[in-house]
Amino acid sequence: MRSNDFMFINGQLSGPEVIHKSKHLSQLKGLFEDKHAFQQMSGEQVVYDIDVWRPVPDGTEGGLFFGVTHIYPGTVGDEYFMTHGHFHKVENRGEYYWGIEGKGLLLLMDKEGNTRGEDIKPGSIHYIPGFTAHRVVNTGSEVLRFGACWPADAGHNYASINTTGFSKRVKKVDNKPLLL
Ligand code: S6P
Ligand code: ZN
Repeated sequence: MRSNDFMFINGQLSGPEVIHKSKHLSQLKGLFEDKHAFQQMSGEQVVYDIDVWRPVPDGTEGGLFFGVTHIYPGTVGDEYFMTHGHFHKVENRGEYYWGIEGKGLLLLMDKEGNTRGEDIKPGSIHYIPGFTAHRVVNTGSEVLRFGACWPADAGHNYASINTTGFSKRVKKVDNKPLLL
């Protein structure tokens, strides 16, 4: 039997074709509400790291991608660190997320702009339907790691999040997360 070089141990994905990307605070400009607090922080700060395995070329119909995202703890003002968030370019494409380590909130926003949250924690599984924007927020004091599996032809539409954002934000109020 052919051996497989891809491993997923202790929340870490490894293998010959795994791509690693870091998202710095400067790449999330405009997404956090408190512009003054944002300006006071270093744009070099890493908010999250992503490891992705793409066994087939980007855009392959019927293919699947596998990734792990590691969001570090922190806030901009009173708003927790979060991923950029996106709709899929091929809008009807769904996705699975699952919690590995740490705690947070998955924000899901439909095309009408209704946003709801699901708690992410170790072992939680989240089905993200098509036509639904998704963003993950780290509400804990440790790194939040979650897995993702999505169609290789889904693509990402970040532009609409840049212009309209999500209709709700997750803030630290009295040391607790609140979806506002
Ligand atoms: C891809 C999947 C994840 C995200 C990652 C970062 O469809 O949802 O791998 O790309 O969590 O989030 P974002 O919003 O910066 O792409
Ligand atoms: Zn996605």
